[in-house]
Amino acid sequence: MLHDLTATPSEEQPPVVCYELLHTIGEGTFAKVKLARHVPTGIEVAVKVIDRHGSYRPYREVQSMKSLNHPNIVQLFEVIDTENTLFIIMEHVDGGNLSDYLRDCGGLTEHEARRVFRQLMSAVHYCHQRGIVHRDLKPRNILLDADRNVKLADFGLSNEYVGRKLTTFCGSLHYVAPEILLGRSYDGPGVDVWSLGVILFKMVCGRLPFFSENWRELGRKIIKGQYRLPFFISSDLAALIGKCLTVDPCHRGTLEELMRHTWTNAGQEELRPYEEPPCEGINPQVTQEMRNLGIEQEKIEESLRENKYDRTMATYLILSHKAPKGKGRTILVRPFPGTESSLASSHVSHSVRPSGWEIQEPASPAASADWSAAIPAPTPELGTSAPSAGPASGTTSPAPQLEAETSTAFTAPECGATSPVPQPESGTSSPSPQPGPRSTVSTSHTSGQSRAPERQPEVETPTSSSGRRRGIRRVARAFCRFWARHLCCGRKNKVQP
Ligand code: 24R
Repeated sequence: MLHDLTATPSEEQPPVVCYELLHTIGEGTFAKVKLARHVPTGIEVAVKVIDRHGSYRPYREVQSMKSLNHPNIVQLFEVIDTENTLFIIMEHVDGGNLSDYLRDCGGLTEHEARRVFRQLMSAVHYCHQRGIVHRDLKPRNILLDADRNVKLADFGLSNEYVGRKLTTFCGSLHYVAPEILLGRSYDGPGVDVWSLGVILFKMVCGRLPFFSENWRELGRKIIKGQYRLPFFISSDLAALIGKCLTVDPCHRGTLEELMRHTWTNAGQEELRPYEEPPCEGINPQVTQEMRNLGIEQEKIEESLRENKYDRTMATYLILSHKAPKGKGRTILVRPFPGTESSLASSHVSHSVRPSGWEIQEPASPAASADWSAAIPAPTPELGTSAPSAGPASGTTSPAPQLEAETSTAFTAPECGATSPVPQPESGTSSPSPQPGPRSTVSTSHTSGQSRAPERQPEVETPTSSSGRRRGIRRVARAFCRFWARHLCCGRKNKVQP
Protein backbone atom coordinates (compact mmCIF):
# COMPACT_ATOMS: atom_id res chain seq x y z
CA MET A 1 0.00 0.00 0.00
CA LEU A 2 1.18 3.54 -0.75
CA HIS A 3 -0.18 6.07 1.69
CA ASP A 4 -0.58 9.80 1.30
CA LEU A 5 2.59 10.68 3.11
CA THR A 6 2.05 14.40 2.83
CA ALA A 7 -0.66 14.24 5.48
CA THR A 8 0.75 13.81 9.00
CA PRO A 9 -0.97 10.68 10.28
CA SER A 10 -2.36 10.69 13.81
CA GLU A 11 -4.85 8.60 15.87
CA GLU A 12 -7.74 10.66 14.52
CA GLN A 13 -6.22 10.93 11.07
CA PRO A 14 -4.82 7.51 10.00
CA PRO A 15 -2.66 7.74 6.84
CA VAL A 16 -4.79 7.89 3.73
CA VAL A 17 -4.36 4.83 1.55
CA CYS A 18 -3.98 6.14 -1.96
CA TYR A 19 -2.53 3.30 -3.99
CA GLU A 20 -2.51 -0.44 -3.73
CA LEU A 21 0.82 -1.56 -5.23
CA LEU A 22 0.43 -4.74 -7.29
CA HIS A 23 3.18 -6.38 -9.38
CA THR A 24 6.28 -5.06 -11.13
CA ILE A 25 5.77 -4.26 -14.83
CA GLY A 26 9.19 -2.82 -15.59
CA GLU A 27 12.64 -2.70 -14.04
CA GLY A 28 15.50 -0.43 -14.99
CA THR A 29 18.90 0.62 -13.66
CA PHE A 30 17.62 3.28 -11.30
CA ALA A 31 13.96 2.49 -10.99
CA LYS A 32 11.20 -0.05 -11.17
CA VAL A 33 7.64 0.44 -12.33
CA LYS A 34 4.78 -1.26 -10.59
CA LEU A 35 1.17 -1.66 -11.56
CA ALA A 36 -1.01 -0.12 -8.87
CA ARG A 37 -4.64 0.64 -8.18
CA HIS A 38 -5.76 4.14 -7.23
CA VAL A 39 -7.85 3.18 -4.19
CA PRO A 40 -10.39 6.04 -4.25
CA THR A 41 -11.40 5.36 -7.87
CA GLY A 42 -10.25 1.75 -8.42
CA ILE A 43 -8.47 2.84 -11.62
CA GLU A 44 -5.12 1.21 -12.48
CA VAL A 45 -2.04 3.41 -12.63
CA ALA A 46 1.71 2.93 -13.07
CA VAL A 47 3.96 3.84 -10.13
CA LYS A 48 7.63 4.49 -10.87
CA VAL A 49 9.60 3.81 -7.70
CA ILE A 50 12.95 5.60 -7.66
CA ASP A 51 15.65 5.29 -5.04
CA ARG A 52 16.55 8.91 -4.35
CA HIS A 53 20.11 8.01 -3.34
CA GLY A 54 21.13 6.60 -6.73
CA SER A 55 23.26 8.70 -9.13
CA TYR A 56 20.05 9.27 -11.01
CA ARG A 57 18.47 12.76 -11.08
CA PRO A 58 14.76 12.04 -10.54
CA TYR A 59 13.53 15.61 -10.39
CA ARG A 60 14.38 16.26 -13.99
CA GLU A 61 11.95 13.53 -15.00
CA VAL A 62 9.22 15.05 -12.84
CA GLN A 63 9.85 18.56 -14.09
CA SER A 64 9.74 17.42 -17.71
CA MET A 65 6.52 15.49 -17.30
CA LYS A 66 4.78 18.35 -15.48
CA SER A 67 5.00 20.46 -18.62
CA LEU A 68 3.71 17.77 -20.98
CA ASN A 69 0.13 16.96 -21.89
CA HIS A 70 -0.13 15.03 -25.15
CA PRO A 71 -2.24 12.00 -26.14
CA ASN A 72 0.92 10.09 -27.16
CA ILE A 73 2.89 10.82 -23.97
CA VAL A 74 2.36 8.98 -20.67
CA GLN A 75 0.45 11.36 -18.38
CA LEU A 76 1.81 12.31 -14.97
CA PHE A 77 -0.76 12.15 -12.15
CA GLU A 78 1.05 12.62 -8.84
CA VAL A 79 4.47 12.94 -7.25
CA ILE A 80 5.05 11.52 -3.77
CA ASP A 81 8.47 12.41 -2.40
CA THR A 82 9.77 10.66 0.72
CA GLU A 83 13.13 10.64 2.45
CA ASN A 84 14.50 7.69 0.50
CA THR A 85 12.12 7.13 -2.36
CA LEU A 86 10.39 9.13 -5.03
CA PHE A 87 7.09 7.76 -6.30
CA ILE A 88 5.96 9.03 -9.70
CA ILE A 89 2.33 8.12 -10.32
CA MET A 90 1.47 7.94 -14.02
CA GLU A 91 -0.98 6.67 -16.57
CA HIS A 92 -0.82 2.89 -16.96
CA VAL A 93 -0.49 1.80 -20.58
CA ASP A 94 -1.86 -1.69 -20.94
CA GLY A 95 -0.41 -2.90 -24.25
CA GLY A 96 3.25 -3.28 -23.28
CA ASN A 97 6.19 -1.76 -25.16
CA LEU A 98 7.19 -1.58 -28.82
CA SER A 99 10.29 -3.71 -28.25
CA ASP A 100 8.25 -6.70 -27.13
CA TYR A 101 5.73 -6.07 -29.90
CA LEU A 102 8.45 -6.11 -32.58
CA ARG A 103 9.93 -9.26 -31.06
CA ASP A 104 6.57 -11.00 -31.30
CA CYS A 105 5.55 -9.78 -34.75
CA GLY A 106 8.99 -9.77 -36.41
CA GLY A 107 8.77 -6.22 -37.70
CA LEU A 108 6.05 -4.04 -39.21
CA THR A 109 4.89 -3.28 -42.74
CA GLU A 110 5.66 0.26 -43.84
CA HIS A 111 1.99 1.09 -43.43
CA GLU A 112 1.96 -0.10 -39.81
CA ALA A 113 5.29 1.58 -39.07
CA ARG A 114 4.02 4.87 -40.52
CA ARG A 115 1.12 4.94 -38.05
CA VAL A 116 3.42 4.35 -35.08
CA PHE A 117 6.08 6.73 -36.35
CA ARG A 118 3.62 9.57 -36.95
CA GLN A 119 2.38 9.38 -33.38
CA LEU A 120 5.93 9.15 -32.09
CA MET A 121 7.05 12.18 -34.11
CA SER A 122 4.04 14.13 -32.86
CA ALA A 123 4.97 13.35 -29.25
CA VAL A 124 8.69 14.11 -29.64
CA HIS A 125 8.03 17.32 -31.58
CA TYR A 126 5.66 18.43 -28.81
CA CYS A 127 8.45 17.85 -26.25
CA HIS A 128 10.92 19.84 -28.34
CA GLN A 129 8.42 22.69 -28.69
CA ARG A 130 8.42 22.82 -24.89
CA GLY A 131 12.18 22.89 -24.68
CA ILE A 132 12.51 19.27 -23.62
CA VAL A 133 14.70 16.62 -25.25
CA HIS A 134 14.01 12.98 -24.34
CA ARG A 135 17.53 11.53 -24.99
CA ASP A 136 16.55 7.90 -24.48
CA LEU A 137 14.20 7.16 -27.36
CA LYS A 138 14.10 3.42 -28.03
CA PRO A 139 11.37 0.77 -28.50
CA ARG A 140 11.46 -0.16 -24.80
CA ASN A 141 10.40 3.38 -23.90
CA ILE A 142 7.60 3.46 -26.45
CA LEU A 143 4.50 1.96 -24.93
CA LEU A 144 1.41 0.86 -26.82
CA ASP A 145 -2.12 1.05 -25.48
CA ALA A 146 -4.87 -1.47 -26.21
CA ASP A 147 -5.53 0.23 -29.57
CA ARG A 148 -1.80 0.14 -30.38
CA ASN A 149 -1.49 3.88 -29.97
CA VAL A 150 1.89 5.22 -28.92
CA LYS A 151 2.52 6.42 -25.37
CA LEU A 152 6.04 7.80 -24.97
CA ALA A 153 7.47 6.98 -21.54
CA ASP A 154 10.60 7.34 -19.38
CA PHE A 155 11.76 10.92 -19.26
CA GLY A 156 14.49 9.86 -16.85
CA LEU A 157 17.26 11.13 -19.14
CA SER A 158 15.35 14.12 -20.48
CA ASN A 159 16.60 17.65 -20.13
CA GLU A 160 15.86 21.23 -21.06
CA TYR A 161 17.93 22.32 -24.04
CA VAL A 162 16.73 25.77 -25.01
CA GLY A 163 19.58 28.15 -25.74
CA ARG A 164 22.39 25.82 -24.73
CA LYS A 165 24.48 22.89 -25.80
CA LEU A 166 24.18 19.68 -23.81
CA THR A 167 27.17 17.58 -22.80
CA THR A 168 25.79 14.62 -20.84
CA PHE A 169 26.92 11.33 -22.28
CA CYS A 170 23.70 9.34 -22.05
CA GLY A 171 21.26 7.15 -23.92
CA SER A 172 21.19 3.51 -24.99
CA LEU A 173 24.19 2.66 -27.12
CA HIS A 174 22.41 1.26 -30.18
CA TYR A 175 20.18 4.34 -30.38
CA VAL A 176 22.68 7.02 -29.41
CA ALA A 177 23.78 9.71 -31.87
CA PRO A 178 27.43 9.85 -33.07
CA GLU A 179 28.07 13.27 -31.51
CA ILE A 180 27.28 11.89 -28.08
CA LEU A 181 29.62 8.92 -28.61
CA LEU A 182 32.32 11.39 -29.67
CA GLY A 183 31.84 13.22 -26.37
CA ARG A 184 31.00 16.47 -28.14
CA SER A 185 28.52 19.05 -26.86
CA TYR A 186 25.32 18.68 -28.82
CA ASP A 187 21.93 20.20 -29.58
CA GLY A 188 19.06 18.35 -27.97
CA PRO A 189 16.60 17.74 -30.82
CA GLY A 190 19.24 16.31 -33.17
CA VAL A 191 20.00 13.37 -30.88
CA ASP A 192 16.30 12.51 -30.66
CA VAL A 193 16.05 12.62 -34.48
CA TRP A 194 18.94 10.13 -34.76
CA SER A 195 17.24 7.77 -32.30
CA LEU A 196 13.97 8.09 -34.24
CA GLY A 197 15.86 6.95 -37.35
CA VAL A 198 17.19 3.88 -35.55
CA ILE A 199 13.69 3.07 -34.27
CA LEU A 200 12.15 3.48 -37.72
CA PHE A 201 14.83 1.23 -39.23
CA LYS A 202 14.20 -1.41 -36.59
CA MET A 203 10.42 -1.30 -37.00
CA VAL A 204 10.53 -2.04 -40.72
CA CYS A 205 13.78 -4.02 -41.09
CA GLY A 206 13.33 -6.15 -37.97
CA ARG A 207 16.92 -5.52 -36.87
CA LEU A 208 19.16 -2.66 -35.74
CA PRO A 209 21.00 -0.56 -38.35
CA PHE A 210 24.18 -0.55 -36.27
CA PHE A 211 25.11 -3.76 -34.57
CA SER A 212 28.23 -5.57 -33.43
CA GLU A 213 29.07 -7.95 -30.64
CA ASN A 214 32.02 -5.69 -29.99
CA TRP A 215 31.33 -2.25 -28.52
CA ARG A 216 34.38 -0.78 -30.21
CA GLU A 217 33.17 -1.98 -33.60
CA LEU A 218 29.64 -0.84 -32.81
CA GLY A 219 30.83 2.62 -31.88
CA ARG A 220 32.84 2.80 -35.08
CA LYS A 221 29.82 1.91 -37.20
CA ILE A 222 27.66 4.52 -35.48
CA ILE A 223 30.28 7.23 -35.82
CA LYS A 224 30.74 6.36 -39.50
CA GLY A 225 26.99 6.13 -39.98
CA GLN A 226 27.45 2.89 -41.89
CA TYR A 227 24.36 0.73 -42.22
CA ARG A 228 22.79 -1.60 -44.77
CA LEU A 229 19.18 -1.39 -45.94
CA PRO A 230 17.25 -4.53 -46.90
CA PHE A 231 16.02 -4.74 -50.47
CA PHE A 232 12.33 -4.46 -49.57
CA ILE A 233 12.57 -0.95 -48.15
CA SER A 234 10.84 1.64 -50.36
CA SER A 235 12.99 4.47 -51.69
CA ASP A 236 10.94 7.07 -49.80
CA LEU A 237 11.54 5.22 -46.55
CA ALA A 238 15.23 4.82 -47.38
CA ALA A 239 15.43 8.57 -47.92
CA LEU A 240 13.68 9.33 -44.63
CA ILE A 241 15.95 6.96 -42.70
CA GLY A 242 18.92 8.62 -44.41
CA LYS A 243 17.75 12.03 -43.19
CA CYS A 244 17.66 10.75 -39.61
CA LEU A 245 20.87 8.74 -39.70
CA THR A 246 23.02 11.57 -41.04
CA VAL A 247 26.23 11.64 -39.01
CA ASP A 248 26.70 15.41 -39.15
CA PRO A 249 24.01 16.88 -36.88
CA CYS A 250 24.17 20.12 -38.89
CA HIS A 251 22.96 18.24 -41.96
CA ARG A 252 20.59 15.83 -40.18
CA GLY A 253 16.91 16.26 -40.88
CA THR A 254 14.86 18.29 -38.42
CA LEU A 255 11.69 16.90 -36.89
CA GLU A 256 9.65 19.38 -38.91
CA GLU A 257 11.25 18.03 -42.11
CA LEU A 258 10.51 14.46 -41.04
CA MET A 259 6.89 15.38 -40.34
CA ARG A 260 6.56 16.87 -43.83
CA HIS A 261 8.38 14.02 -45.58
CA THR A 262 6.72 12.12 -48.46
CA TRP A 263 6.93 8.79 -46.65
CA THR A 264 5.44 10.19 -43.45
CA ASN A 265 2.37 11.48 -45.24
CA ALA A 266 1.81 8.79 -47.89
CA GLY A 267 -1.92 8.24 -48.04
CA GLN A 268 -2.48 10.53 -45.05
CA GLU A 269 -3.14 14.12 -44.15
CA GLU A 270 0.13 15.97 -43.63
CA LEU A 271 1.29 15.44 -40.06
CA ARG A 272 0.99 18.74 -38.21
CA PRO A 273 2.35 19.80 -34.83
CA TYR A 274 0.02 18.90 -32.00
CA GLU A 275 -2.07 21.83 -30.78
CA GLU A 276 -3.24 21.97 -27.20
CA PRO A 277 -7.05 22.04 -27.12
CA PRO A 278 -8.58 25.34 -25.96
CA CYS A 279 -8.81 25.53 -22.17
CA GLU A 280 -12.42 25.04 -21.04
CA GLY A 281 -11.86 25.22 -17.27
CA ILE A 282 -12.43 22.53 -14.67
CA ASN A 283 -14.72 19.69 -15.66
CA PRO A 284 -17.91 19.71 -13.55
CA GLN A 285 -18.64 16.01 -14.10
CA VAL A 286 -15.26 15.08 -12.68
CA THR A 287 -15.51 17.49 -9.74
CA GLN A 288 -18.97 16.06 -8.99
CA GLU A 289 -17.49 12.55 -8.87
CA MET A 290 -14.76 13.88 -6.57
CA ARG A 291 -17.25 15.54 -4.26
CA ASN A 292 -19.00 12.19 -4.07
CA LEU A 293 -15.65 10.89 -2.83
CA GLY A 294 -15.66 13.58 -0.14
CA ILE A 295 -13.21 15.98 -1.78
CA GLU A 296 -14.22 19.64 -1.51
CA GLN A 297 -14.54 21.88 -4.58
CA GLU A 298 -12.19 24.51 -3.13
CA LYS A 299 -9.50 21.89 -2.57
CA ILE A 300 -9.88 20.72 -6.16
CA GLU A 301 -9.64 24.23 -7.56
CA GLU A 302 -6.63 25.11 -5.40
CA SER A 303 -4.76 21.91 -6.30
CA LEU A 304 -5.30 22.38 -10.03
CA ARG A 305 -4.63 26.11 -9.96
CA GLU A 306 -1.33 25.56 -8.19
CA ASN A 307 -0.39 22.57 -10.30
CA LYS A 308 0.31 20.64 -7.10
CA TYR A 309 0.35 17.09 -8.56
CA ASP A 310 -0.86 15.99 -5.14
CA ARG A 311 -3.53 13.45 -4.17
CA THR A 312 -6.37 15.81 -5.16
CA MET A 313 -4.96 16.72 -8.54
CA ALA A 314 -4.15 13.06 -9.15
CA THR A 315 -7.74 12.03 -8.52
CA TYR A 316 -8.95 14.69 -10.94
CA LEU A 317 -6.47 13.68 -13.65
CA ILE A 318 -7.08 9.96 -13.17
CA LEU A 319 -10.84 10.39 -13.46
CA SER A 320 -10.42 12.71 -16.44
CA HIS A 321 -7.93 10.45 -18.22
CA LYS A 322 -10.12 7.42 -17.97
CA ALA A 323 -13.13 9.40 -19.14
CA PRO A 324 -15.48 7.48 -21.46
CA LYS A 325 -14.63 7.97 -25.12
CA GLY A 326 -16.40 10.95 -26.62
CA LYS A 327 -16.22 14.72 -26.38
CA GLY A 328 -13.01 15.82 -24.77
CA ARG A 329 -12.99 17.82 -21.56
CA THR A 330 -10.34 20.27 -20.56
CA ILE A 331 -8.92 21.89 -17.52
CA LEU A 332 -6.46 24.71 -17.29
CA VAL A 333 -3.26 23.78 -15.49
CA ARG A 334 -0.39 26.25 -15.20
CA PRO A 335 3.06 24.83 -16.02
CA PHE A 336 5.27 23.74 -13.14
CA PRO A 337 6.86 26.91 -11.62
CA GLY A 338 10.23 27.66 -13.18
CA THR A 339 9.55 25.95 -16.45
CA GLU A 340 7.77 28.94 -17.95
CA SER A 341 11.08 30.29 -19.24
CA SER A 342 11.69 27.27 -21.41
CA LEU A 343 8.12 26.58 -22.39
CA ALA A 344 7.03 27.46 -25.89
CA SER A 345 3.52 28.15 -24.55
CA SER A 346 2.55 29.50 -21.17
CA HIS A 347 -0.16 26.94 -20.45
CA VAL A 348 -0.37 23.20 -20.29
CA SER A 349 -4.02 22.30 -20.55
CA HIS A 350 -5.00 18.80 -19.46
CA SER A 351 -7.47 17.90 -22.13
CA VAL A 352 -9.45 14.78 -21.48
CA ARG A 353 -9.61 12.63 -24.55
CA PRO A 354 -9.67 8.95 -25.28
CA SER A 355 -6.10 7.68 -25.15
CA GLY A 356 -4.16 7.97 -28.37
CA TRP A 357 -6.59 10.70 -29.39
CA GLU A 358 -4.30 12.83 -31.53
CA ILE A 359 -3.58 10.61 -34.51
CA GLN A 360 -5.92 7.69 -34.45
CA GLU A 361 -5.97 5.77 -37.70
CA PRO A 362 -7.80 2.47 -38.09
CA ALA A 363 -5.44 -0.37 -37.33
CA SER A 364 -3.94 -1.52 -40.65
CA PRO A 365 -5.69 -4.62 -42.07
CA ALA A 366 -2.28 -6.26 -42.22
CA ALA A 367 -1.97 -5.78 -38.51
CA SER A 368 -4.77 -8.24 -37.86
CA ALA A 369 -4.74 -10.24 -41.08
CA ASP A 370 -3.86 -13.89 -40.68
CA TRP A 371 -1.37 -14.65 -43.43
CA SER A 372 -2.32 -18.33 -43.30
CA ALA A 373 -0.71 -19.32 -46.63
CA ALA A 374 2.80 -20.30 -45.62
CA ILE A 375 4.99 -18.89 -48.36
CA PRO A 376 8.40 -20.63 -48.64
CA ALA A 377 11.19 -18.34 -47.55
CA PRO A 378 13.31 -17.01 -50.43
CA THR A 379 16.68 -18.71 -50.85
CA PRO A 380 19.14 -16.53 -48.96
CA GLU A 381 21.17 -14.58 -51.48
CA LEU A 382 24.74 -15.90 -51.63
CA GLY A 383 27.77 -13.81 -52.30
CA THR A 384 30.28 -11.63 -50.54
CA SER A 385 28.95 -8.85 -48.46
CA ALA A 386 30.23 -5.40 -47.84
CA PRO A 387 30.99 -4.78 -44.19
CA SER A 388 27.55 -4.64 -42.79
CA ALA A 389 25.85 -3.22 -39.83
CA GLY A 390 23.92 -6.37 -39.28
CA PRO A 391 24.74 -10.05 -39.14
CA ALA A 392 26.99 -11.53 -41.82
CA SER A 393 25.18 -11.70 -45.14
CA GLY A 394 25.13 -14.68 -47.45
CA THR A 395 23.86 -16.76 -44.59
CA THR A 396 20.48 -17.00 -42.99
CA SER A 397 20.52 -14.05 -40.69
CA PRO A 398 20.38 -15.01 -37.05
CA ALA A 399 17.48 -13.63 -35.12
CA PRO A 400 17.33 -9.84 -35.00
CA GLN A 401 19.46 -8.57 -32.17
CA LEU A 402 16.82 -8.21 -29.53
CA GLU A 403 19.15 -8.49 -26.60
CA ALA A 404 20.69 -5.29 -27.88
CA GLU A 405 17.48 -3.60 -26.79
CA THR A 406 18.34 -4.28 -23.22
CA SER A 407 21.65 -2.46 -23.37
CA THR A 408 21.25 -0.34 -20.30
CA ALA A 409 20.95 3.38 -20.51
CA PHE A 410 24.09 5.04 -19.27
CA THR A 411 24.86 8.56 -18.30
CA ALA A 412 28.02 10.36 -17.37
CA PRO A 413 28.39 13.57 -15.38
CA GLU A 414 27.56 16.75 -17.26
CA CYS A 415 31.11 17.90 -17.62
CA GLY A 416 34.21 15.89 -18.40
CA ALA A 417 32.11 13.20 -19.97
CA THR A 418 34.16 10.19 -20.96
CA SER A 419 33.11 8.00 -23.79
CA PRO A 420 33.03 4.27 -23.07
CA VAL A 421 33.43 3.61 -26.76
CA PRO A 422 36.95 4.28 -28.04
CA GLN A 423 37.42 7.13 -30.51
CA PRO A 424 37.13 6.11 -34.20
CA GLU A 425 40.27 5.62 -36.23
CA SER A 426 41.31 9.01 -37.50
CA GLY A 427 41.08 9.70 -41.20
CA THR A 428 38.33 7.19 -41.89
CA SER A 429 35.50 8.55 -43.91
CA SER A 430 32.32 6.71 -44.60
CA PRO A 431 32.07 5.45 -48.18
CA SER A 432 29.45 7.02 -50.42
CA PRO A 433 26.50 4.67 -51.08
CA GLN A 434 27.83 1.86 -53.28
CA PRO A 435 25.18 -0.13 -55.18
CA GLY A 436 26.36 -3.68 -55.59
CA PRO A 437 25.62 -7.28 -54.68
CA ARG A 438 25.34 -6.42 -51.00
CA SER A 439 24.74 -2.74 -50.82
CA THR A 440 25.99 -0.73 -47.89
CA VAL A 441 24.24 2.55 -47.62
CA SER A 442 26.22 4.95 -45.50
CA THR A 443 24.53 8.05 -44.29
CA SER A 444 25.04 11.07 -46.42
CA HIS A 445 27.11 13.75 -44.75
CA THR A 446 24.94 16.29 -46.46
CA SER A 447 21.22 16.54 -46.38
CA GLY A 448 21.10 15.21 -49.95
CA GLN A 449 18.93 12.15 -50.44
CA SER A 450 21.04 9.05 -50.99
CA ARG A 451 19.31 6.97 -53.68
CA ALA A 452 18.49 3.58 -52.29
CA PRO A 453 20.77 1.31 -54.35
CA GLU A 454 19.74 -2.02 -55.80
CA ARG A 455 19.15 -4.42 -52.97
CA GLN A 456 19.14 -8.19 -52.94
CA PRO A 457 16.75 -10.39 -50.97
CA GLU A 458 17.87 -11.39 -47.56
CA VAL A 459 16.26 -13.54 -44.95
CA GLU A 460 15.49 -11.97 -41.62
CA THR A 461 14.45 -14.41 -38.97
CA PRO A 462 12.48 -13.04 -36.02
CA THR A 463 12.72 -15.06 -32.83
CA SER A 464 9.28 -16.33 -31.79
CA SER A 465 7.86 -19.06 -34.04
CA SER A 466 4.74 -17.10 -35.02
CA GLY A 467 6.80 -13.94 -35.34
CA ARG A 468 9.31 -15.94 -37.39
CA ARG A 469 6.61 -17.20 -39.73
CA ARG A 470 5.17 -13.71 -40.09
CA GLY A 471 8.62 -12.25 -40.59
CA ILE A 472 9.47 -14.79 -43.31
CA ARG A 473 6.08 -14.26 -44.96
CA ARG A 474 6.66 -10.52 -44.88
CA VAL A 475 10.05 -10.88 -46.54
CA ALA A 476 8.65 -13.39 -49.02
CA ARG A 477 5.85 -10.98 -49.97
CA ALA A 478 8.35 -8.21 -50.44
CA PHE A 479 10.57 -10.60 -52.42
CA CYS A 480 7.68 -11.39 -54.75
CA ARG A 481 6.87 -7.69 -55.17
CA PHE A 482 10.52 -7.03 -55.90
CA TRP A 483 10.74 -9.61 -58.70
CA ALA A 484 7.25 -8.78 -59.99
CA ARG A 485 8.37 -5.18 -60.48
CA HIS A 486 11.53 -6.22 -62.22
CA LEU A 487 10.10 -9.04 -64.34
CA CYS A 488 6.85 -7.48 -65.48
CA CYS A 489 7.92 -3.91 -66.14
CA GLY A 490 11.48 -4.76 -67.22
CA ARG A 491 12.85 -1.73 -65.43
CA LYS A 492 16.31 -2.59 -64.33
CA ASN A 493 18.04 -1.18 -61.30
CA LYS A 494 15.17 1.04 -60.36
CA VAL A 495 13.64 0.34 -56.98
CA GLN A 496 10.04 1.42 -57.13
CA PRO A 497 8.53 2.93 -54.01
C1 24R B 1 2.92 -0.32 -18.67
C2 24R B 1 3.92 -1.25 -18.80
C3 24R B 1 5.25 -0.88 -18.55
N1 24R B 1 5.58 0.40 -18.20
C4 24R B 1 4.58 1.29 -18.11
N2 24R B 1 3.26 0.94 -18.34
N3 24R B 1 2.50 2.04 -18.19
C5 24R B 1 4.57 2.64 -17.81
C6 24R B 1 3.27 3.08 -17.87
C7 24R B 1 5.72 3.49 -17.54
C8 24R B 1 5.63 4.80 -17.22
S1 24R B 1 7.17 5.50 -16.98
C9 24R B 1 7.95 4.08 -17.30
C10 24R B 1 7.07 3.06 -17.59
C11 24R B 1 9.43 4.02 -17.24
N4 24R B 1 10.01 2.81 -17.43
O1 24R B 1 10.07 5.03 -16.99
C12 24R B 1 3.57 -2.63 -19.21
C13 24R B 1 2.37 -3.04 -19.69
N5 24R B 1 2.49 -4.38 -19.95
N6 24R B 1 3.70 -4.77 -19.67
C14 24R B 1 4.40 -3.70 -19.24
C15 24R B 1 1.43 -5.23 -20.49
C16 24R B 1 11.45 2.70 -17.28
C17 24R B 1 12.04 1.86 -18.42
N7 24R B 1 11.62 2.40 -19.69
C18 24R B 1 11.82 2.10 -15.93
C19 24R B 1 11.42 0.67 -15.85
C20 24R B 1 11.98 -0.16 -16.98
C21 24R B 1 11.62 0.43 -18.32
